[in-house]
Amino acid sequence: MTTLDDRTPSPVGPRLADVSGPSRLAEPDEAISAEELQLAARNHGIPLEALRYDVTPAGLHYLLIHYDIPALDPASHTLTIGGAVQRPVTVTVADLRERPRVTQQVTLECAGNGRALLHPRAVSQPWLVEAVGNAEWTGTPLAPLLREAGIDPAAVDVVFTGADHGVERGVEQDYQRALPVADALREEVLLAYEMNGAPLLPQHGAPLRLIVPGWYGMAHVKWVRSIEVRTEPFEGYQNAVAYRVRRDADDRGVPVTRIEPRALVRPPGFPDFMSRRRVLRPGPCTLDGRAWSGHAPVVAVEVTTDGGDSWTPAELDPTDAGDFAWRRWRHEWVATPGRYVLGARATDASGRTQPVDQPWNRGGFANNMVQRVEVVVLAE
Ligand SMILES: Nc1nc2c(c(=O)[nH]1)N[C@H]1C(S)=C(S)[C@@H](COP(=O)(O)O)O[C@H]1N2
Ligand SMILES: [Mo]
Repeated sequence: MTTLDDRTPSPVGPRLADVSGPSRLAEPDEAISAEELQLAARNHGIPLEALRYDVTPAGLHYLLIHYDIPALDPASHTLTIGGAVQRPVTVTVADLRERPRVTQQVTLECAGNGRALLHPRAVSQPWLVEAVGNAEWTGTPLAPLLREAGIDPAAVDVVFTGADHGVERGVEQDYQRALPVADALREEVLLAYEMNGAPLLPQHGAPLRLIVPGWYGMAHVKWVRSIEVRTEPFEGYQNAVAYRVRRDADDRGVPVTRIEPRALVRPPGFPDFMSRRRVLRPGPCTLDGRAWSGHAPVVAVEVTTDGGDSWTPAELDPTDAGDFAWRRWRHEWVATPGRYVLGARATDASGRTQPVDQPWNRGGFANNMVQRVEVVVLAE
């Protein structure tokens, strides 16, 4: 790993690299800083009312961009497949468009979703619960390309490199993520060139990105320009340092991989401008939302109106858009005047479910704590 320490001259001047651990923790009463706000303004979430769409319109899908959106020309952009393969190859996007074409709905969620709700919070992109979207991705399956290139039997990791470049905690890097070979060869992994039936937008990885159904967002490398097969485990920053679930800064931690189950409530009624608290008139009200898991299909959703003290089963929509797409749920509620805290809890076929209390870890990853939607039901 290259740190700014061992490079001269350095683009930002000498600086001590801290590659030992995750971002710092906020003090107990420390407010969101201008730096966190800057990140939040660049990387927007899904407006929760957009949970109404089966397929999230591209402009309403959340965004997470570590550095800058790179300037790439779709006509001349190339992808090289190399490293421990018998037949390295360089292809254009046009070449990939001539290969078998697959379209599938995939729910993407940022591994940091829920981070800003943790106490204490890791100082980073301050997501609440809105770092999610469900798009229709079109591309060509990766596995046949890798097999044609001839993977070395001793291969362990496949490294995907984006065309974006930056510095993170003192480490200058291209955005790079590795997948274990077996995961890279899963048939549903795509090299995608379209989102919702249109060429990828710049912010979503144009002209080419990886889609790894079921995994948190960091694995879905955007602006991908090279794929390298390795016979040694990849120790790059985003795998070895950044995306790990740790108890404390000294813990090496375990890699963040698949999406933990989560259900979100589409906030009912209308919002208060500042607090986003919901205001409702009394009477029957259909609560609905979406539920997903990257481990196994969602088999149950329950709803609470008292902040998680009691739970009622919700109805799962019969429409099934595939194993990697979110599922709609609904529940008929009769709203009577008063104050409520709504939430929903998904359980998947592997038995995983959502906690009401925070699942704390040092980097604030995979926090699938139940959402809290504050509602005031008016007298009439
Ligand atoms: N090259 C590159 N790929 C990337 C990222 C990035 O910063 N650079 N961000 C990752 C993260 S952390 C997430 S959550 C998803 C977000 O994808 P989206 O912006 O299309 O929703 O892209 C992933 N792929
Ligand atoms: Mo992310």
